Amino acid sequence: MNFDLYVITENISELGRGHLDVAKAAVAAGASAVQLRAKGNSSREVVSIARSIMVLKKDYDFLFFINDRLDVALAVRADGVHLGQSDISITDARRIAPPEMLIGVSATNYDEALKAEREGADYLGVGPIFPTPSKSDAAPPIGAEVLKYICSSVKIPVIAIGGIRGDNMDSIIEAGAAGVAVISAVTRAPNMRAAASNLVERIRKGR
Ligand code: TZP
Ligand code: MG
Repeated sequence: MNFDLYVITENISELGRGHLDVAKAAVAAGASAVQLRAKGNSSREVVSIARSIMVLKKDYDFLFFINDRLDVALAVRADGVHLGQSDISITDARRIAPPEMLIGVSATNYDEALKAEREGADYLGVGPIFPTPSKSDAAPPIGAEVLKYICSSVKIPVIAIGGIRGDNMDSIIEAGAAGVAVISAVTRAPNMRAAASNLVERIRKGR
């Protein structure tokens, strides 16, 4: 699994930007992964948006993950599902999912990270590293030092998340993160594709 920029979608109606627009900009910029994170939609809507993002695979090489919803990931044959601490457990997800389905897990601290690795997660989303404008119930930010400690303690890829932008990215790469996950740094940028390109370039240079 090769991660650099991992873009998580959101729908921003006031900017006229939907999940598919974010995904398109991300993959056109060379992001290695996209996660559909559609919290307020019906199941059918989420499946339909997910299918529209899957079509981008004809033209772009990226890993596609569905947030929370293993059922949607299975229905559209996404590459994986991303599970939070109160979603279905990794063990139960493995009972249902085909062996090749990737399972990513959110960890907000060291203990959660180690536990998720032990239970068989394929990668970790660790954070928030910095204060985030995009998740109202986020855990307290852990900072780059704790991130570094977690990166050195697990073998699976660690994707850092939370308040990451071009100007605070270096400490994340230095900490040993395999990738960087962002929402607002792309979705709220004046030009989403340019913003994503910039982040991809910075990550690659920082390595
Ligand atoms: N999980 C931890 S922080 C976060 C999620 C989904 C939000 C990240 O968004 P942003 O805008 O990149 O801080
Ligand atoms: Mg979740």
